[in-house]
Amino acid sequence: MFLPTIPTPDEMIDKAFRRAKKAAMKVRSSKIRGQDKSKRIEEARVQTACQVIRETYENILKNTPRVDEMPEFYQDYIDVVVGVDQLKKSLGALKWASDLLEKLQGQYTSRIRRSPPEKASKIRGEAFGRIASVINRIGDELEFLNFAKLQLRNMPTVDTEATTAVIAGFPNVGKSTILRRITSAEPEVANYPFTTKGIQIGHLERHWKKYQIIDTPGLLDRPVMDMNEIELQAMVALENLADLIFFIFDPSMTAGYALKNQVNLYHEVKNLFKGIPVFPVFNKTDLLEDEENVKYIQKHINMREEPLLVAASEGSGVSKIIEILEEFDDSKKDHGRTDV
Ligand SMILES: Nc1nc2c(ncn2[C@@H]2O[C@H](COP(=O)(O)OP(=O)(O)OP(=O)(O)O)[C@@H](O)[C@H]2O)c(=O)[nH]1
Ligand SMILES: [Mg+2]
Repeated sequence: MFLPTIPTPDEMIDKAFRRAKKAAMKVRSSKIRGQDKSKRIEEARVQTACQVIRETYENILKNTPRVDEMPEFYQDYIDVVVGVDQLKKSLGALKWASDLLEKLQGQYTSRIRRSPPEKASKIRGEAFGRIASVINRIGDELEFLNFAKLQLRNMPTVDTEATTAVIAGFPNVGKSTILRRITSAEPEVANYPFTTKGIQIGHLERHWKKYQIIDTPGLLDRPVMDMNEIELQAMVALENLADLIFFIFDPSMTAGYALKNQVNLYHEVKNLFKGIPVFPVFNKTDLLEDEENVKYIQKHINMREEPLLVAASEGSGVSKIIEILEEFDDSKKDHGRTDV
């Protein structure tokens, strides 16, 4: 998500007062004559300073996408990454400052107009003090908005219409390798856990139908309360976008997770995302000497169908994943489900 640049309080005050000075110089060098000239100069300074800040803040507000109007996935994503309430509160502070500056602008310019010329500069000084203090009052909110801007810079762009499969499983089991095999995405693959930091999205087109595959950071089987931000992003993707889930098992256990733990996580995912079909995929089968481990898992997840055996790094079995995706899409259509 793109958020506009947010100036710090010092930058904002600097800019406003600099522009005010320029405006004053313009009046000074103008043809205006007489006693009122000094008043006109100070009035221009107050007017310009307030105007510059208000325009900056109004522009930020105008150019910030409205969270309420976004698809649920984005709302949840923003909530997990920065917090929607905090974001709204900080944007509210900009509005507050802008409205207050409008008032101050009116009050102080009319005071200057009504004052004797020799008092004008003092009133302007007072106005500048008030302006600076308004900006400083929202310093925390400005800082937060900058933080949010950085955090949301890489927010993924998702297709909320396409049939979407999410790839889930423990770290290092080969999720990104699978994504790379079935789509044009180039996710990072490495032989250590937690390589994938945020969600990664790949696209696939088959028979003129569009599919979206989302690779998630490795999910660990621990309570949602204890999850870190990256794990929560994976949850948000699963919850909002997944039409189906491919759960990747590593029966070779080279990823470092015992079969029992993998089975537990599978059950956990199934329970958390009730209603979303979960397809088990057995990866790294090139490293297996026999099918013992696959059988163990099958038994403990009550699986009667033929296991989907894959060796993603070699590409074998991967086409079956795509078949499931296509079959799923057809069955979805048969059931008239168009509401996802
Ligand atoms: N032998 C073998 N190695 C594989 C296979 N699939 C993936 N790997 C290797 O396993 C390691 C982890 O693969 P990734 O695709 O990065 O795993 P991941 O699940 O995305 O890992 P995180 O992003 O850390 O959660 C890499 O070294 C891969 O080359 C496979 O089918 N067979
Ligand atoms: Mg990965």
